[in-house]
Formats: sequence, C-alpha cells, structure tokens
Amino acid sequence: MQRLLLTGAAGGLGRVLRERLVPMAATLRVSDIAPLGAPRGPHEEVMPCDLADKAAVHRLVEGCDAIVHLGGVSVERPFEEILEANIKGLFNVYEAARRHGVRRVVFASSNHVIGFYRQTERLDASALRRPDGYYGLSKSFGEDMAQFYFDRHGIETVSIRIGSSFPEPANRRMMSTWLSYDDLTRLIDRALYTRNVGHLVVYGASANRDVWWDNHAAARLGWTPQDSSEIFRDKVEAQPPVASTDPNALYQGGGFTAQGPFGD
Ligand code: NAI
Ligand code: 15L
Repeated sequence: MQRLLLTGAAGGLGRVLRERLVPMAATLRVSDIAPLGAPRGPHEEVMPCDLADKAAVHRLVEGCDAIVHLGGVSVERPFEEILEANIKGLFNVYEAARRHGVRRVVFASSNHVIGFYRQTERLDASALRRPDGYYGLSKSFGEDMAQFYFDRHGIETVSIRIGSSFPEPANRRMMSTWLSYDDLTRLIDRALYTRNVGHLVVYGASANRDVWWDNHAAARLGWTPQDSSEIFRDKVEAQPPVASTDPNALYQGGGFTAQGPFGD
C-alpha cells in the first residue's frame, strides 16, 4: 500500500486511527473539515476537505490506493446536514474512487442501520435493515452505494457496522455494542488487506458477553475480536437502572430511535 486516505481524521475514531494506521501504508493522507494540525512526520499528508465539495474530494482521492472512510455526521441530525456530509459526501468519495482507480474502501457504517430491532433479537449481516433515523438511513444508503460500486465498477468495500467504539462502554446498552480500539484497528487491517471481499458487511463489536449480532461474516476476514466489555461491568452497573420502557433498554439503536424529527 503506497498511499492510504483516512477521512474524518479529526474525529474521535479518526484521532485514534491517525496513529494506528501508520504501519498500514507508506503514506497516510489524513483529511477532515475540522482542523488537523501539521503533518506528524514524513509519512503523513494533511489535506483539509469538505466531503460535500465534489472537486475537493476528487483532489483528495487522487493518488490513493485505498480509503478508510470515517468522515461525516456521526449522530442524529436534521436531514439537510446528513444529506450534505453523508449522502453527497459518500457519493463524491465513490465517484472519485472510480475515476482515480481506488480498489478498496473501508466504510464506517453503523449499528443504526438496524437500530429498530429489539435488543432481544439476534441478527446477522443479512437481516433486513431497519434504520432508526436520518443518520441510520444515510448509513443504510452508504451500504447500498458500496454494493453498487462493487457490482458496477468492481470497487471492493468492507462496511463495518460499528457498535459503540469509545475508550469504554458509557452505559448498559454499550455493554453489548462496545468495540475496543484495539479490535477496531485489527478489523480495519483485515478489511484493507483481505483479498476478494466484494462488498462485505460485518458488525464491529468486541467479544462482549451479551452480543446481539451473529458476526460469522467477519470470519471471511480472519478477524475475531479479542476484547470484551466485561471488565467494565461493575462500573456500568453502578449506574442507576434504566426503565424497561426506555428506548435505551428496548432497541438496539437505543436513544437514536427517539431523536427528531427536527424543526417542527
Ligand atoms: P466523529 O463525529 O467524532 O468524527 C467524524 C468526523 O467527520 C469529524 O471530525 C467531522 O469533522 C468530520 N466531518 C463531518 N462532516 C464532514 C464533512 N462535510 N466533510 C469532511 N469531514 C466531515 O465520529 P466518530 O465517533 O469518530 O466516528 C467515525 C465514523 O464512524 C463516523 O462515520 C461514524 O458515523 C462511524 N461510527 C462511529 C461509531 C462510534 O462508536 N464511534 C459507531 C458507529 C459508526
Ligand atoms: C454511532 O453510530 C455513533 O456514531 C456513535 O457516536 C455512537 O452513538 C454509536 O453509534 C452507538 O450507537 O453507541
């Protein structure tokens, strides 16, 4: 891998992966609409870019061999904001990938594409999607876009339905959805380097005790999670209990299922 592009590099996961992706390519090109600071060394190129700006995205993608695409709105927001960053933005990324010969994308999808399933249900990656908001819809569209660009143009993508990737689980729901940074890093490595994946959808969750997702599709990547949220159980269960009628206790997407609509 000569040049790897990381979008969303100023974000929560981007700041972590900016360090951890360094061994995966000779040059890491980092990008965001938010400030990124100076290059961290000769291995790094810094290119600020608004994903909704088509010409800028084409300049950004030119010369790259693969893309780890984290950039975009990462929470529930009014549709117009999601449209610019996540829908037009992703289209710009794939069109630029097609034009400039990029063969592999790792797409940060989300558990919110299946957020309206109950926490009592166990899903694999082939389950019918049930997005829990505009954000989840944009990720669902993103997975369809990835499939289309493989079928039509042969660009391979691993769409990772990330659960909750933070230093530690913040609440009871995240005991099921938590993905450690180490497991995420190993998953991205396999998603970049495993041959002939086509468009593959996998769940991004650590080996947590109460998982909701049958992640057998991830075996194709030779990835199995090494970490577990269990080490945080006592701390999380010291929090006040959540009512059984609370969306955080009912739905896989938790509170996202009850956000919006906006502007009424
Ligand atoms: P974040 O919100 O911290 O980072 C997203 C980055 O995208 C930000 O730095 C932001 O400035 C940038 N961005 C937003 N609009 C942009 C635009 N128009 N042009 C260029 N850059 C833009 O989110 P986080 O947690 O780092 O997540 C990274 C990715 O992973 C996101 O796509 C998110 O949807 C996805 N994800 C994250 C999960 C998590 O638990 N952290 C769970 C599921 C999915
Ligand atoms: C996501 O998709 C969000 O980007 C992240 O901020 C968390 O809210 C996560 O899902 C989650 O469901 O915990």
